[in-house]
Amino acid sequence: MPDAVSAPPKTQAETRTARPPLHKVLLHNDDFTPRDFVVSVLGAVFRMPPSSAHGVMLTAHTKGCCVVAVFTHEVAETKATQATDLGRREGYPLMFTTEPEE
Ligand code: NFA
Repeated sequence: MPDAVSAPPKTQAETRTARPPLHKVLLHNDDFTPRDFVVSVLGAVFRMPPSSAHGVMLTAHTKGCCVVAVFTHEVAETKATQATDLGRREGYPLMFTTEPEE
């Protein structure tokens, strides 16, 4: 029986530390969405307090793009879509995207 040789028992570390891959949600700057609206979206979708939301908004405004938070893949996709849709509903080009974390 080759099983004992080809499939050694997993270590405790292997069986206990598997974690779902995480994805970043990114906020992208644009020239049209009002700053206060961005802050309100960050509060509504990401439960971010106003002072933190203002800081994240300013970082994206200054640098062009900013990590908002990190989630499991499905949660990141859902939040990015919800936040982008809130802007679109008001006619703003506000954009949130996701990318896998290294
Ligand atoms: N740049 C936008 C403005 O000056 C504000 C903004 C910040 C938009 C971050 C999108 C993301 N009104």
